[in-house]
Amino acid sequence: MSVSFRGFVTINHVPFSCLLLKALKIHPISQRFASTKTLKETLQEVIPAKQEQFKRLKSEHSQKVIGDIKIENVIGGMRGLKSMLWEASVLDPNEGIRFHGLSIPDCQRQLPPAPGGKEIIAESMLWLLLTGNVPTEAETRKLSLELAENGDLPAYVEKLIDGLSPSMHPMTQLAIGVAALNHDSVFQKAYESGIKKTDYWTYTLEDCLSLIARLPALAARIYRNVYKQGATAPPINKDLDLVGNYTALMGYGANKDLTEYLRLYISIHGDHEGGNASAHTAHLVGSTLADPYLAYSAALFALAGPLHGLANQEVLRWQLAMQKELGDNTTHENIKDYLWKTLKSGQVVPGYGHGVLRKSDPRFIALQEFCDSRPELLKSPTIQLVKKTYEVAPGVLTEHGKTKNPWPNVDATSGCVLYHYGLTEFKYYTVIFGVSRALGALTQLVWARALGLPLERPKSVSMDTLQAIVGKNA
Ligand code: CMX
Repeated sequence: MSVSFRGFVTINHVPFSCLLLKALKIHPISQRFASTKTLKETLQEVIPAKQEQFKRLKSEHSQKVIGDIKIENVIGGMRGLKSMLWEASVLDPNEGIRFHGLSIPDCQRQLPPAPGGKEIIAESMLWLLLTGNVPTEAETRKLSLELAENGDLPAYVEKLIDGLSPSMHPMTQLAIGVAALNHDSVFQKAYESGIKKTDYWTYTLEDCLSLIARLPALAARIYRNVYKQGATAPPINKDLDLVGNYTALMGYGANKDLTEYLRLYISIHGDHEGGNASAHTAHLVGSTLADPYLAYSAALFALAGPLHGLANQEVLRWQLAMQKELGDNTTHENIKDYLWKTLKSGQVVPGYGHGVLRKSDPRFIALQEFCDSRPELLKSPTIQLVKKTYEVAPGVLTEHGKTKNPWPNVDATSGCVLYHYGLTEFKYYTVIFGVSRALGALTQLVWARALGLPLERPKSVSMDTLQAIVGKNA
């Protein structure tokens, strides 16, 4: 069964009007995602306890103080200010990210991989993020199948994307494509028809799954249009997981190592608590009850900034320039000089530092371990340079004395592995991050609606207000 953007549903190639199905009390989208009912049922089981916990926190403890607000928070990008609810993951400055309490190594041990694969897959991570439960292999496979069955882009989005200039940044194209998919939003249509607040989350879930299902086809189409002269992609393979299909649609299906790498990268990069710019943007826009497509499109624009998602592109640009200047097999001393040259020219060292983390990012470590397990990667001069840079950069950044965290973040290595595997178009790398971050940002939209979180509206203050607080002559 498929749903066209003109409001017709095809069942066994026979078109039915959505309105007719509605009159017959058949909901096309929930049928499309029949097995997500399992996911939905799991959520239905876990949501009441969370709602109860939320109700109690609100009614019995809402006046409990959990921190102070200092001027440094207000003028310093709200760092450290505990002011946002985010269910799926929590970031510890020293330990790194935990997804419902599970660390990355825990997830690597417990979450089902793809058949024949070893790495975590996006579906397992999505299930964990959404429900807090580790899925069984059967649940994961079923979800993979449903996503694959619903992964085709509507024709109007294909036409829209094909009409964009190949010189437009791939992230801009991705955000445009995601926003356009809101044409099919079931949440928006249901909201217009007048649904109960308690039902918001079910329609939101349908939209979120539909968006996640279509992201590989959208992102791969952008890749082919920009870098492969619009070459036709193969059809979606129902036997593959989301990332297996993504690499195949891009034209890298035969590269099993790249697919395994992207499975790991996309899963462990899927969520990083709520305060990072893209996740926070999705949450803010979603709090207006904009549908998930609009909320996530906005998030993608935040991700496209060089201090956030674009850093993976910048790391590679910087690392390749260093490699060109210093040559292969360079010394630690030369790398040190190069780092100082970057810093003295007023630039940041891309891939180092973090808004919250104060130790090496466990996502960086997981990707480095992936490299360590593959001799061909260890031979790559670019990857060797990443390793050597890691041995020198924390010391240089500590001596430089500005950053609170001289250690690498995930982006210090992520792009270099893609480059080695032949995916050399680094302007595209943030798109892969965008496919990944949908897992966490969209999970939170479901939870925000299940808990009935309000419109986000923090209080802003002017410098005169702050001056009045500290005293006129202070
Ligand atoms: N190189 C040089 N200087 C750095 C630095 C780095 N890698 N990281 C931080 N600094 C500087 C900051 O620019 C800031 O300088 P000013 O006081 O002159 O403004 C100072 O150190 C203090 O910054 P901070 O509190 O340690 O870090 P922030 O929370 O302000 O910024 C981040 C965090 C990630 C934007 C910053 O570390 C950075 O620019 N890193 C390089 C870009 C990067 O790798 N981004 C990817 C982040 C990962 C992600 O988005 O998930």
